[in-house]
Amino acid sequence: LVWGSMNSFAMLRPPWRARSSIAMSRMSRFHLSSGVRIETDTQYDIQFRAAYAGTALAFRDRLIIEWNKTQQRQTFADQKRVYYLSLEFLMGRALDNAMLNVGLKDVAQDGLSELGFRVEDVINQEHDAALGNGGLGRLAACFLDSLATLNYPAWGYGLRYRYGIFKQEIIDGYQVEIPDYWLDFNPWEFPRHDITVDIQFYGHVIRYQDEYGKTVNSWQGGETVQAVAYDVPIPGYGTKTTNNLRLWSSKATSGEFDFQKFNAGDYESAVADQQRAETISAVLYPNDNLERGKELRLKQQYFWCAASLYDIVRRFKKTRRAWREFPDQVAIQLNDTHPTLAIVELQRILVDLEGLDWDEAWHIVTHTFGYTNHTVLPEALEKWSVPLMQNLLPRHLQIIYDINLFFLQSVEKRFPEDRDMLARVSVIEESHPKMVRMAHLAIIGSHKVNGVAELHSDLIKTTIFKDFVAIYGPDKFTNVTNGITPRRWLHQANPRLSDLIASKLGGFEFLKDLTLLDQLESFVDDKAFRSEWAEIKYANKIRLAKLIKDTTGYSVNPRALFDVQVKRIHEYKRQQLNIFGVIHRYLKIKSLSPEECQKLVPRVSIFGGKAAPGYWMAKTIIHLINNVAAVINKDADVGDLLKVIFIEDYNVSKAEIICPASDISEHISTAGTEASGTSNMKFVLNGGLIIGTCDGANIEITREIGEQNIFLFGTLAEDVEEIRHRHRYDGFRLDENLARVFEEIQKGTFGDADDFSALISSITDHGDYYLVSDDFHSYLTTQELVDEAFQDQDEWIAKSITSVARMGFFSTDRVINEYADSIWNVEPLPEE
Ligand code: Z57
Repeated sequence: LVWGSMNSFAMLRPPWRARSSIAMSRMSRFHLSSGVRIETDTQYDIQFRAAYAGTALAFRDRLIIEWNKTQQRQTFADQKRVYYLSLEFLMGRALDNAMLNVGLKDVAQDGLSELGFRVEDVINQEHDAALGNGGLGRLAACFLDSLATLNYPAWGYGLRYRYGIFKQEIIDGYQVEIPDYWLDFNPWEFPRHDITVDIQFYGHVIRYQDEYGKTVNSWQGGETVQAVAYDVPIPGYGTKTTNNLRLWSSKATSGEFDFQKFNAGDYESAVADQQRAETISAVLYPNDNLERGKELRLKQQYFWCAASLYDIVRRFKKTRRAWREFPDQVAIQLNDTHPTLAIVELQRILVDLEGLDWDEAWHIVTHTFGYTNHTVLPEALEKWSVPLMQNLLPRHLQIIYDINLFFLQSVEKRFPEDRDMLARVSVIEESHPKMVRMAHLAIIGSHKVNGVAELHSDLIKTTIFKDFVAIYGPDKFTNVTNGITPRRWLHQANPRLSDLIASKLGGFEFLKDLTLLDQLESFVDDKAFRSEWAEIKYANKIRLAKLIKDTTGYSVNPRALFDVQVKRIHEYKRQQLNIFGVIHRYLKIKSLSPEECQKLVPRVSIFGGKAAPGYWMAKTIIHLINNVAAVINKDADVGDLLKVIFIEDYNVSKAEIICPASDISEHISTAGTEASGTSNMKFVLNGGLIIGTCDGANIEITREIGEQNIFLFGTLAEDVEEIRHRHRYDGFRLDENLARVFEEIQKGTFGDADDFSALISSITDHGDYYLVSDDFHSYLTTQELVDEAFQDQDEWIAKSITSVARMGFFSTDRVINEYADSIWNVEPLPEE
């Protein structure tokens, strides 16, 4: 690293010595208590920001070189590329990742410490790139890491939101959303003002015969918005491959239209047009597992699909190959149905603009796309109203109708007796207004459809996509169980554990082949190893306890059992089950004598996660957690036996501190609702145990690590429907322990009972759709088993080590190789 080239370091006057963060916080406390102005601290801030900028720019310089070489190599090799289309890339911070992937963190550390900085403090300056909601967006980010690490020629395509997922503050127990304006200083993106695409909206279609008698459809009029490319380098770990993530930003076209207005003196309206254009990429929709059918969201989807396809097609055209070779050069993976318009757009490009026959074009399209489904929740399945689409994308709607017509004709031929089948599988739902079912379109336009865990892939085949299995046969539907990148989620988040593992396995090879972790099993009985393992977990808990202290003011005992549930707040994920369980525990503690309390295992219940701003029930759950925390944490009878913590603004960089610090984490969705879950993998890979339901990837985690190493409870997916039916028609019996918890809430122990009446009645009066009451008893019993097991620390550590040793399957490296072999048919392109 050429430190001398870093302009930003010129701001640091040698022999400047920056204060450590501990000194800093002592300083600010001093200033606050003495009332002295904190101007001097602002000086330190500037120093830290400069250190961050300098370090980031130094690493960026290295990345640029390999990035250019990689792109040249991929162009020259002229082999098939993968394009991963995702509306979300939840990247988190880039600097630490870049340092570790490039392998020069030590050098940076030394350089920084010479200047008086701790590398962690510098890393912590960076704003998270939070262009995602939760699991789906983080999966896309882990995929990019593995694609580069495995040397696949691959691009990510997404939107460059000006505002990422909102920042969450908790004020008086309520969630408050703060805009996440993150682009002030982002050294990781490169504006490509030379790469722009004009995107059309609205207008109308003109149909005519050309001079050869061929029908031509021409989409005319409407308005155009310009897409500008911003490129982000994606370094692989221990490889020179540096792939590209291309994010599109919207701006007004500099067309005559605007100038006319300017010239006509209509300044305000010209500015309004400009703002409307920029609005397209302004904000990430903050819903996870929910679609609300807003026009701006559809505009985002088309804007991004059209720009990406234009780019992909342009790159293909440079090869001067015949169109039929397109699927040999291009694989496009649809991350959920959000990019389904790309199917329609490619068909439009081929038929309307390139003049291919419909069938030839459709053959190309269907051999290019793969579709990944991430949910079976009905409220998350995308549907767009036909009138909305007619207005915004008139030609696309016609193409959708044609795709549907040909599809239904073929279905009718094969299932002549089954009229209902046609209505069920149609892309158009015959409702008022009519709706376009995006999942149906995605299935019809793709050659492979996959779910993200075995149970989930089975469920989609037997429920929501059952008819399509009958139509296409079972081979079109497949499973690729999710994973996580061990680089960020072990090596970066838990460097001490990574080092310890490396010391036993003879190096860091396991970070590239996670199945090597299995060698750890031979050390399970090694006393010294066990105690080092336990010591690292303890240190990680202290690190989390500090975060908790700094952000909530609560002190927690790091010797207590840390029980963590961090994920988006959603009724199906059942944070309510957890907090009701906490209340039950509290009531029990209150009923015991001090002697009896001695025998209890002290526990810290840690929650974190954002509620979608319009999701009232989720916000109520957050409110309840915070109110329960306020009561329990100040109850002198309870002391260290139970603490409840809500960590505000859960995000990727907080997850990196939280995941290594759990003893147990909760993955307790109603069976059949969580497609996979990926944080379950992050916790186990860091030596935490799990309490969970037989849902999503929990099932495969159990298969890998052994059922003696996991705490499973609750209803099975196959029984859920029948139980719901019973609730509706045979009446509903509330669990008695849960009834006791509700009484306590209704007494006002945790604040105004009215605030929580809807939450309670959703269970007692509205069918308990998520089976909270049905599972409450087995949840409590299983939590008792957790307490019991935690008392035998030796055995607990053995479970922890064994589990980590058996987690090799859950690397996204395995996942990406499966996609490459069974869906994309692409080969790695390592440098010579
Ligand atoms: C999202 O985060 C997921 C699915 C969706 O349909 C949407 Br929209 C957002 C999640 C699933 O809920 C998780 O179970 C899964 O692990 C993750 O996607 C990645 O597949």
